[in-house]
Formats: sequence, structure tokens, C-alpha cells
Amino acid sequence: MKKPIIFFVLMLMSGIFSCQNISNQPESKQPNIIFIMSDDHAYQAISAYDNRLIHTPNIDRLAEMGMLFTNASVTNSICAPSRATILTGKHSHLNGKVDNHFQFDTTNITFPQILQEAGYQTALFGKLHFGNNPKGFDQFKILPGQGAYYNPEFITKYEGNIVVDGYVTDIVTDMTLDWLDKERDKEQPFMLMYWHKAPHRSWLMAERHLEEFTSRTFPEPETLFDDYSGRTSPAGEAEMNILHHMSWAGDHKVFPELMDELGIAEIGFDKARYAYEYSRLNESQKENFLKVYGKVNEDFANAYPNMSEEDKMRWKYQRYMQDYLGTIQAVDENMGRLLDYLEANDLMENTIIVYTSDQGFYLGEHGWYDKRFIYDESFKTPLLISWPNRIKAGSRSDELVQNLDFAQTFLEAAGIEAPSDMQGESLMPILTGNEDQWTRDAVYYHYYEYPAEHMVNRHYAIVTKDYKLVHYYYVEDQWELLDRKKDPLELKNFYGDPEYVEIKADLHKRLEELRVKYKDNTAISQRYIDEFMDDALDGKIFGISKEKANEIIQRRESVMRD
Ligand code: SGN
Ligand code: CA
Repeated sequence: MKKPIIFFVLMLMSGIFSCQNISNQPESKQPNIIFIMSDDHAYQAISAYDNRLIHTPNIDRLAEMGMLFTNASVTNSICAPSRATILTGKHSHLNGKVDNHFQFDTTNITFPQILQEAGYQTALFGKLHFGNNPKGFDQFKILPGQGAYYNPEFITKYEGNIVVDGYVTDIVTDMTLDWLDKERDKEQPFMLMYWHKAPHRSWLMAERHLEEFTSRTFPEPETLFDDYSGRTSPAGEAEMNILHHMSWAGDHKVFPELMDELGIAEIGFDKARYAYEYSRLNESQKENFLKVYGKVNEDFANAYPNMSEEDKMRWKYQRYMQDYLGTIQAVDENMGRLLDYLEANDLMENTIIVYTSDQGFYLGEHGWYDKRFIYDESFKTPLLISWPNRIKAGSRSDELVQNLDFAQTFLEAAGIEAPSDMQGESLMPILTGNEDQWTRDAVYYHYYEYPAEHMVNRHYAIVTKDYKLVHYYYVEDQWELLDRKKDPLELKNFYGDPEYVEIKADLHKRLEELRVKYKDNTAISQRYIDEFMDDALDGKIFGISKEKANEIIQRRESVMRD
């Protein structure tokens, strides 16, 4: 019964909206939308934000042409949930995609479906990570799951599953340019999603960048040796420390034979992941890899016997940055190809181009890699938007905008009224210089995937420009109050500090108001926890054993008894 009703509603909406379009705005004025997303791209690794690590001249072009957001964030810092929030304009607890584990519920209405119904041509190339195919696209070629860096497989709308030789970032761009140039109807507006796999783990860069990036040295973040004191226990319990949890072969490309020779123990799926990545390469790619990483291994073999724990952390951080940033070099080059094409084909002026990531990422801050936590580097995400017809070149905004807001922004830009149950706010006032019409002063966050890989405890929070009040509610019940202005590195919990009594009370009140506003409550969250824990106890959650899941449940029960 459900599907026909939704279809009817969509038809109805599209009818109403196309009438509106005709009367309010000539069809030809509807902007094109190009939504570019990379996977796990930290804002620290875009030179328009921070030029200490890498130069990204092409991504920076969007900042020069348009607006850079310094306070953009996600509602749940993990891949598929972020994408689901983007497509539905709803928080995780309402769209149902609370973690990477369960499939996306395709009965949700997404903004591509609405745009398609309203006459937009729609296409998606790259990573989606939903466990099923997307609705609302005239064309898609998506990577299965996380996808592969080399010679990747794609699930396509019309050609079944295909394997394409080459490097994923180049291939996804070729597909995108092909569609723009040859496949779309050039008389109609379009909405194109160009969604990279890079720079997701395990960071395999293009062959052409191997030599250059494996010889670079990068500055260390101030908190590389964070000891996690001063905050609640989840920071110290997480398994995402570069020294302790990043694997030697799988991540750093130390040869498994060398690990054996040096007596280095595996971390996680260390050698298996290395073997998987390596097995995907063809003969000439293997040769190139072995040559470049052979040199890295040689230097490592010489240095390792005299390395202290601190040296190992420093070495691992450098290796992490070399490979991670190497993958971004190809993203930036390909971004250049796309922007050049748009310029050459007169498509720049009336196209909204968004560059963002599905979340931020730790590049050694707090000694970490990965994301999930509400500490800035993963809670915040890069966001650059250009639209020369409407946005002032070189502008910046520090407003609290979120991935929740994209759907309504695009719909408003296209002259389409958004469904009333979407929960974001259109960014149009900010983009068009009418900031006085923007009133949001706090955002809501909720992370769920636990116990799972990286062991980041469940938490929800309110974030304002000045503070974060965070509740870790699973296992031990703990609160954290972060002072964003006074302690920007987020090293201290002020929750018990008498000076913060009033601030704390105010934030508690506002957090409850936000939970009511966004309709998150214990009953809804509990449903997701129960389903997830059943699978965890069955050993069905990636990266966590049945025993570990059971241990967490026992701990939780004993805390609740006390
Ligand atoms: C993989 C990675 C994790 C990462 C998740 C989620 N491990 O499981 O490090 O946190 O993806 O990433 S790996 O050993 O398989 O590389 S997400 O971007 O899809 O959310
Ligand atoms: Ca991601």
C-alpha cells in the first residue's frame, strides 16, 4: 500500500511544482546543481582552509568564485548516515539510516526524486554506500559498498555490473564528464552528483603521485600525543589511535614479509587488507607499487630497530599523511578537469557547485585517524559553494550550517517547495547575502554505531558557536562540556567546573528543546540500539566480535545495576 501512495504524492507534488516553476521562473533560469562529495576529506586538507598540509588549487577555485563555510558540520559523523541525511533532509533517527550497518530505507523521499519529478535530469557517479540502488536518478554508476581504488567494479543503471581498468578518481571523473558532454539533454537543467571514494581508507594514491608523496614530510598536529586525560572515558576507549590501531601492512604498506622479519605483530586485519588491496592491482601497477613502497620499506627496515614508541608514532603519522594526501592530489586534479569543462562550455554562471565531504576526519589530532566523534575535525566538514549568478565571489560564512540543509537549499534554488517534514533550513539567505534572515544558533548531533569498529561510544549533543554539550549515554552515563573559544583544541571537559553552572543549565535546556524540535527521543533511539545489539551479539557487525559485544552489554548492565 505504501509505495502507490508515495508515488501519488510525488506525482501531485511534481504537478504543483512544475506549475509554480512556469509562473514564477522561466524553466531555463532554474540552476544546474553539481554536488561534489569526497569520502572522509578533512578540511585541514584543503588549502582554502589550511595550507600547511597540501595545496589544492582546483578545490580552492570554488572559494575564490563563491563561499567558504568555516562552521559546516554533519548530524552524524559517518558515511552512509551522512549521505542519507543529505538526500532526505532528515536526521538519522527519522530517515532510519543511523549507522553503516543496515541498508538505506528506499521508501524515504529524497531530493533527487523530487527534482527528477520536476523535470531535472539527474545522475550519480561514484560512492553511495547504501547497500542498495538509489531512486530518482536517470543515470547512475556506483561503487559497490566502499568500492576499490584500482580497477574498480561499478553497479550501473543500464549495463549491469562492470569493471573499469584504472584509478577510481580518474574513472569517476571520466564518467561524469561523459555524461555532461554526451548523455544529458542540454536543454534541460540537471542535478549531478559526483561522489568520490577518495580519500577513504586504505589510501591508495594514483601511480603518478606515488614517488612525490612518499618522499614528503608534513607538520605534526599539536595534539598528536594526546593522552585523553581531561575528558570523559570514550575518548580514551576509542580504537582509532595512529600508533595503536593503524595497521602496518594494511595502512602503511609495510611488506608482510618485513613485518615477520622484524617481529612486528599484526594490528587488526593488517596483512589481509594488504593482500586484498594488492590483489586488485594489475602487473604494471604492482610493479610501480613495489618499486616505490620498496624504498619506503627499506628505510623502515633500517630505522625500526632503534625506534622508540614516540618515533613509531611519528613515522606512522608521516606515512598516513603521505598516502592520505596523495589520494587527495588526484581529487584536486580531477576537480580541475571538471571546472575547466564547465568553464569551456559556458556552464559556470548558472550552476550551483558544492564541494563537501560526508564528514570531516582526524589527521593526527588527538593522535587519531577516522571520525565519528563530535570533536571538531570530524564533526565539521568542508563546504564550498559557488554560483556566480547569486553568490558573491570570495565570501565566507561562519554560520552553523549542516548536511541536513542541502535538500532544502537545492529545492529552493530550483523554485520547488520542500516537503514539510524535511528538517533542515535552506542556505539561500546566507548564499545570497541575506544573513539577517538566518536565525539558527545551535545544531543537534547524534552518533550511533557502537560497539563497532573504532569503538566510539554513542553520543548526542547540542553545538553552538561557543560550546558543545555532549551526552555519552551508552554503558557509563557521562556528560562533556567543551568550550570552543577558550579551548579550541578540545582537551578539557568543563562539565564539573563551578564557573560553568549557568552555561551548563542553559545548554541542558536547549539540548532538550532541540531533541523535541527534531523529534529525537529515547524510544526512537532505543529501537535502533536493540536491532543493532542483536546483530552485534550474533557477530554480524563489521570489525567487532561477539565476545566484545557481549562484554559491552555486561558492562552496561553492571553499571545500570550499581
Ligand atoms: C571501513 C574502515 C574504517 C572506517 C569505516 C567506515 N576500515 O570499515 O576505518 O571507519 O570503513 O568508513 S577498513 O579496514 O575496511 O579500511 S565510512 O566512510 O564508510 O563511514
Ligand atoms: Ca566517510
